[in-house]
Amino acid sequence: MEADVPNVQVPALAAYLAEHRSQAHRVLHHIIGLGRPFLLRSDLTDAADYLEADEPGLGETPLTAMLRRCEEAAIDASWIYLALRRRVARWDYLRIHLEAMDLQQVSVTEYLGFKEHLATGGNEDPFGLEIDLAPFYRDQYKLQEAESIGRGVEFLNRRLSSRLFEEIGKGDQRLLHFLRMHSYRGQQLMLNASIKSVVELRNALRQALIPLRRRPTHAPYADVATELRTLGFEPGWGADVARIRDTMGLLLDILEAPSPRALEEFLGRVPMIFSIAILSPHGWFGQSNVLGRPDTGGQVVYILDQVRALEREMHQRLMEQGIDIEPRVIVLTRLIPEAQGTLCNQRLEPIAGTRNALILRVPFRNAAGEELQHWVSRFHLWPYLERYALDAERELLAELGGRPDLIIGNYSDGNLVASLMSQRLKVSQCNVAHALEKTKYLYSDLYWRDNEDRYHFSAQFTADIIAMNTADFIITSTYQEIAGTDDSVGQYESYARFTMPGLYRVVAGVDVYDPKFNIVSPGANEDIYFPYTADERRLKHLHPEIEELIYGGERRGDTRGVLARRDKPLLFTMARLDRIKNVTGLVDWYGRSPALRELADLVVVGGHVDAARSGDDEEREQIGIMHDLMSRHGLDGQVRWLGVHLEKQLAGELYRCIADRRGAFVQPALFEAFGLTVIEAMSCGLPTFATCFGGPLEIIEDGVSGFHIDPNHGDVSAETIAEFLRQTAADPGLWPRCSSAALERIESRYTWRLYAERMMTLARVYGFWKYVTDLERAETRRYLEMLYGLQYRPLARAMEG
Ligand code: UDP
Ligand code: LCN
Repeated sequence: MEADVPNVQVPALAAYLAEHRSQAHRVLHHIIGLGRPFLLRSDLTDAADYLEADEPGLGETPLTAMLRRCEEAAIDASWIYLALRRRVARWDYLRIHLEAMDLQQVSVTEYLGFKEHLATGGNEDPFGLEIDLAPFYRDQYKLQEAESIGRGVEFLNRRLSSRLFEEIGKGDQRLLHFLRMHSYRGQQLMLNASIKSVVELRNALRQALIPLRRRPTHAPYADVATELRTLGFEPGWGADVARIRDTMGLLLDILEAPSPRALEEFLGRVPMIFSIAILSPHGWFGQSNVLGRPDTGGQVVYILDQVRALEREMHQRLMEQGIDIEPRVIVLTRLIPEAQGTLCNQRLEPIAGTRNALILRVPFRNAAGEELQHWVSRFHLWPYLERYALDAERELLAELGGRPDLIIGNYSDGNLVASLMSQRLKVSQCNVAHALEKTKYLYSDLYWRDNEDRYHFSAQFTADIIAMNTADFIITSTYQEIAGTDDSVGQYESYARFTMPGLYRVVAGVDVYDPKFNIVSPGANEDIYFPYTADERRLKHLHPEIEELIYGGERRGDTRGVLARRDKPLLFTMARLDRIKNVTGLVDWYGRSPALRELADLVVVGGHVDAARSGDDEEREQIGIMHDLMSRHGLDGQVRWLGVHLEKQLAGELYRCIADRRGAFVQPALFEAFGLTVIEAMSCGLPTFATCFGGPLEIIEDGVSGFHIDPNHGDVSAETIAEFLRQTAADPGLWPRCSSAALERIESRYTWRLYAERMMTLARVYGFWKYVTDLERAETRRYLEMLYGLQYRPLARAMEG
């Protein structure tokens, strides 16, 4: 796939190896001496640093410089194979013969084959399945520049509009057909059949504009409806004369000389989206008492806020276009009969803060058709999804009285169900990943068998590949979620090539240069996460409860530690107690740092203090570690650990109360796909220290709107926080400056209003291009169907036993 990209490094490196054999030997033998068949980027960088310390200059030879850019090395007695990531999403595979110092470029197939050879101890399968979507890629639909990744819709508009309109000039009817296909419940919208060609359309627009210009701008659509209909125009152009004129003017401009911007604006007005189905099958999905339960975190918060924002935006756009229809949004999730005091056993639940959006719950059924009573972890639900897709589809159609206009999937399971449903219903599919598992677990692909019973990554990664490729467009919260950074691989990028020995090898799974990727970042609910300075809005009635949470005694087995020093600022963290969230890491750094312990106390909201209350293996493990650390470092007077799940209002006010005390929020995750708590804290004006791995790297500008911390270097991170606290004590202006910068950052980038506007435009534009071009191809769909039928299905079925 990358063969067209010339690799400039190879000849220079080959020359170096030939000329400096003994030096190269020393470098490579040091690496072999580490004694491991697979080395990661951090191992290679450490090795280069070690060599540099040993002999200055050795760390920066062409060989070591190249090793620093390798994501992985695979080594046997004769060869070292290297995966070189030259820059964002551009990879080369090389091998060096350890005696001959001979350097060769190898194909991705050979590279992955070598890994399989090592991982299976020589038992690799020479005829194993190789998944390759590259033959379906088409260059004209690919971005060229890494900087453009995540702005797919802009690219499509630029690339396709001039071509389409050239063809229209030659009599092409596609635009006309597109404008004629809109209707709602039997009511024709936009154009009726009396306009038969683009020439007629142009004439009709000109004709319509003459009387429209004479009318008062605020005259309602009803005043001109009859006149417009006789010319061929149906409702949908605008609610009043001004808007109708504007929309018609836009279309005339486009027909004259299309600009991508005008096209986007025009399509943004076409009434195409009346109802949306959002899929989030797995977790406890509800509006209260669910956060903090296993598998139920930011995704639920995200979707509920998304629903409110989308409904508002849909409503506004329809009103502006003069269409008096109530938009519908339905979140499809699982009905869990044993609901443990939540509403997850209720079929329908109206979503608060919306006009008529609903949660619609449909149970999982087993092969015998019986409803599953209990929650099923996201790692074990694969056998139920196909039946769920059919049941959910039936209930959705009944509830809406027809098909939705857009299906949005969430996470691996929701995206797979979205794929099945949108293929069947012929509706546009949008995916949101949130946080996929592949990059969270080391060697989740290569050594998949070791964890198969616990995680079932075989089914999950197969589902991911299928869903990524069936989606019409994919929304990500950050750039690096797609393509990583100079130094780290993106979540999606990691699906481009990988191997699961004994299952299959992927040589082209997804292409991050595909224009289906768009960055649309979420926000934090502004009614809940508002600045601590907004005195009149503060929830003062919650202050006694917050006081008790922070400074109260140990209660009912759900807290540990009592804070004694009321004069100290507070550091605050709140997360599910998953290993990846690294809350235990933070407690450990804090415990080890006398400076930090002297400067501030730490408040932790997460998990349960009593392990017996937890129903999740990983969480119980983390609870054990928390207790160990509290005891080992003697933290009971300085760390307040609350094993409670805070309702949003309380959480919002808590962030602000921490800000009142000139504290800070800390998000120490080993990796965080986005990090809603980070934007929540910042929206409250709380200075934030957050992991440099994942979303926060992009959300925060280090040293300006917050700080990055490296979870792998806890001592340095502890010192970064300590230094900030020292400086704020010395310079009273520093804390407010940091707080304001955080607020500005959020305002400019992370709001649900911006999100909804963008999302609604994307849905229309992708719908348009799908209709008028050959973006969707039958051969890709057929290949994916085979993958589903022959690979995914047997894996899922085998799990059911
Ligand atoms: N949350 C909450 N109360 C709690 C714990 C968490 O309201 O007791 C919310 C938190 O405010 C955030 C979400 O749960 O909105 C967690 O999202 P995030 O993106 O930080 O992490 P995730 O859990 O999705 O990995
Ligand atoms: C899941 C996660 O782990 C977080 O990083 C995100 O913020 C959340 O979903 C919402 O997308």
